[in-house]
Amino acid sequence: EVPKTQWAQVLEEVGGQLKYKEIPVPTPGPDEVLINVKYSGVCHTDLHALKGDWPLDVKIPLVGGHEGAGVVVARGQLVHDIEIGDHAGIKWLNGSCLSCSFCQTADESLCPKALLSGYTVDGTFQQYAIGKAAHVARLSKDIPLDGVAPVLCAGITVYKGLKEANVKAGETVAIVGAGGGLGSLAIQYCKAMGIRAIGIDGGDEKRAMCDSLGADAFIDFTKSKDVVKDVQAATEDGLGPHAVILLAVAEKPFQQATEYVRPRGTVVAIGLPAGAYLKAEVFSTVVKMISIKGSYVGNRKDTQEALDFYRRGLIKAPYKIIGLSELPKVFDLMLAGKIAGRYVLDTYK
Ligand code: 8ID
Ligand code: ZN
Repeated sequence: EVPKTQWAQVLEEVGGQLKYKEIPVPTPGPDEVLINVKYSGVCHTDLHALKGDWPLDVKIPLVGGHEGAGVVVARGQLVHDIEIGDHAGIKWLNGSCLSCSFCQTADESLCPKALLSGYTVDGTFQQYAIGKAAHVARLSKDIPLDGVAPVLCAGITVYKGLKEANVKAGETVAIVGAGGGLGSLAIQYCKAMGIRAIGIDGGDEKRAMCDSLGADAFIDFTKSKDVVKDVQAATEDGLGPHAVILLAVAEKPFQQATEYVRPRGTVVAIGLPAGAYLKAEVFSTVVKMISIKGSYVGNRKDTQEALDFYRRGLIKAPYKIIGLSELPKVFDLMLAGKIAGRYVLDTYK
């Protein structure tokens, strides 16, 4: 029995305070499902939305959140391939038109009509959330709903980023922001794929976490006198990593990456610091034949692959569970850069 009202964290004004309150449970449209969200991860993107960091408007009032794992409790009349009681996940890409040239070629995150969970449509910081049936992630019932939540954005995104980096087993990737939510999962995907991982982040807690996740080296950017030299020195031949995955929420490391990446290497921008620019010296970009590119979440196939790594037990990233009612505390810690790994919200606390 689906209730008429539910608890949610609601943003009523960009840059304002969150309100924890009771709101109506939404009704799914013909091509949508209603998911009883049990757990939702908190991504730094949710903080960008709250602060109005990006040149893309958020819906107001907004229920944020886009790493929601739960149980399907209702479906529209056009939905036939997902049953009531199935486990499912809501990810950043809530829906897309399915017919533009990007959707046709499985680049649905580039769809000009894409719906974004917790940004242009309400997301998972509530007990009941809507997703387009074509896009909700299918979760097998042996997957724990709390542990899988961060995979629904952080996991998919770094998994796709590694594909875009064109790295092979035995090669080396530098992960910038390795101690954060995306970073902790990036280390795990690297390990699972046989890729050597150099973690870059700040502070002893994040160093300890990266070490325990199996990073081959760790560079503390708050203590290093020369990050570029230290990253290169951490590679086997001193010539730098084959790829750099940029997850930090700061501009400076986006400039440094092209300096230490290996000749022929690839720099993949994923983090989205407000107002930042990518700047690289033309001469060395040319003579080192460096590729610089962006990577944005993943398609539905990437989603199922990233989830399957988790189901097989290859991805174990640390997370802490806290009640949905305490979401503002998570944002305070995130703003201060004090979260090692991810926070996951229990929507019933
Ligand atoms: O599809 C996408 N491209 C996508 C998907 C999901 C998230 C992009 N993102 C973006 C988020 O919007 C955010 O901008 O990726 C970024 C990272 O998200 P997150 O992992 O959820 O954030 P976090 O947990 O706060 O981790 C960020 C880490 O960066 C470190 C911090 O210490 C933190 O651990 N960091 C910073 I700030 N400056 C650094 C520096 N100079 C740094 N690490 C190394 N060097
Ligand atoms: Zn996210």
